[in-house]
Amino acid sequence: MLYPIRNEYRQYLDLSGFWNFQIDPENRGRSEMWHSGLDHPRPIAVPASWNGQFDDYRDFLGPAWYQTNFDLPWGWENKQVFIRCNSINYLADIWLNGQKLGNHEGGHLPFIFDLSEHIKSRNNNLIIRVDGQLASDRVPPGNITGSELDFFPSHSENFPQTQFDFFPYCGIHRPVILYIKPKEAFEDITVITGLEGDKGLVRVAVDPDHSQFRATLEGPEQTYTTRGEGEVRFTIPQPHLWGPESPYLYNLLVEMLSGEKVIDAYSLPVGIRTISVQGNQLLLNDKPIYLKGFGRHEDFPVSGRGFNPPVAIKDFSLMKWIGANSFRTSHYPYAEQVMSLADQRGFLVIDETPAVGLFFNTDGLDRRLALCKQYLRELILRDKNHPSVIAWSLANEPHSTRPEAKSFFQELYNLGVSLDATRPFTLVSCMGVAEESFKFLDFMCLNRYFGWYQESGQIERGSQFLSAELDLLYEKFQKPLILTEFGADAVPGQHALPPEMFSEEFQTVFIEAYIQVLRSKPYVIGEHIWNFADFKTSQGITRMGGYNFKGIFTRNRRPKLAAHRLRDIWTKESEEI
Ligand code: BDP
Repeated sequence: MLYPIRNEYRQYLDLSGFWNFQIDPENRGRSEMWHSGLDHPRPIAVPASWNGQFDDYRDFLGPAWYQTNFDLPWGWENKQVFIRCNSINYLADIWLNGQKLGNHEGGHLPFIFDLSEHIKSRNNNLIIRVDGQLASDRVPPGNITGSELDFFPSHSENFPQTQFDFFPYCGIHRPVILYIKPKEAFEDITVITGLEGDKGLVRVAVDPDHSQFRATLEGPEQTYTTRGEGEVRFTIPQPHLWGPESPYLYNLLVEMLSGEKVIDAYSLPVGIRTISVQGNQLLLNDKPIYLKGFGRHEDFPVSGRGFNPPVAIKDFSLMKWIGANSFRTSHYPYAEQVMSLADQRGFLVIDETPAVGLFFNTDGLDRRLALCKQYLRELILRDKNHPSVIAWSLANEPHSTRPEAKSFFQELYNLGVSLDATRPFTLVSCMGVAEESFKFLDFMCLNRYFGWYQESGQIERGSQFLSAELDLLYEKFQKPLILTEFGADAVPGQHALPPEMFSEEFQTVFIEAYIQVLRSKPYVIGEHIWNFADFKTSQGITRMGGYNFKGIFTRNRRPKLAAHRLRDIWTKESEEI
């Protein structure tokens, strides 16, 4: 899926700004034809969650209606015009000039509609109905009652009642973009890179696959050009490989040809790299690599889960400062701009679908599987050309207590491999040896909190539990493992000697102890701390002020004590902790 760009053949208009907004708590909007106009709207910023912008709507999850007007830009007459919504959480229904364009389910992946039939040159009326309510038949699920609550009773009393540990922010979370492209145009481009001895290989395939095209790959010393139909290949002697130390990006220009005439063009950055799991190791460019980094969230005061460019830049600077080389897009796909920053700054990303809190009661299971398949397809289509993406994560902490879980993930895995055979697949588990899907997944990801939720306050005992469990897991599955979550809440400014739970000292010592265990296991290929920064959650007795305080940085991105210790560990690269 190609992101809209501007060049001689393509153009876009970003509709970010102030829109009109009206909540619809009684769900009257459809019958009262709000898709033609809103009668008492208030202004709202797009993109951003509505919950952070309005105190009176903090806990309101929908439905709500957005409206904006636009004129057709100069030169767009008689063109096919598309709308691309990059992220609307969770259900979106869209109308233009009173006519329904379509709808989309799923909060974090882009979707496109053709507007051409209904567009006018002046005063187009765009309306989007957004519903972010929590329901057991949505993914991620919420408002679950009955036996499934036994699994995580701590969430059952939370308000809003999520089945996951982050605030269920709603709204238009990423830019809404109008764009045009030529009548005959590239629908998609797939770039796959490889290595053969000391040569770099770059394969470029286009859709439609009968297109005649020219591809130009521009490097630091040389530019390579070739032409073909559907697919071309480059062999690059002594390539500048992409990696955390030197995230070199070539520029690829792909031009569609009609005879000798160029009729469409698209350019994108290309990082030449390979990624694979071999034995106990993760290999980047055929060399073992150890992941150091975080599980994160898209979360900031006021903007909520909305795309916030300065915060994205700041977060990458802090991750570089602390010596991280990797992160996971827990627990949903992040903004495409964030993925591009990861390419530019050399971060290795485990790219996760929004399947958090899955459960496997047969009731509704087919629908959950269909949604997970849709999300996986949309995610791979969106992110396949990012060198930073080194693995796909099918889910976070599925409640895999029933045998149905294994076949569920086997189906997802098979679909994933059919869409992208170049990257490993994993899922992030809290089930330990009971996670039967580890049998077919490429590597294991585990979340553990011994010394916090269990064995509370006892770090040494907690790390002994961790050590024993890791060995059991390896013994059973014989696959390498990343500890994708470990950590402790530290309330900023809370101190204790000797260390005590919720103090900055406890968090620091906890993390040191876990890292020591991890570094003693040859099959451990990475450590991701939970979390990069403090983040907003539902209210509940384990979440003081409605926050998870496991951040190494505060929600305002100030370092806690552990940040300085981690920087020592991660930048000194010594085996000694
Ligand atoms: C794990 C979840 C994560 C939570 C974390 C915690 O994957 O979303 O925030 O625990 O409890 O179970 O802090």
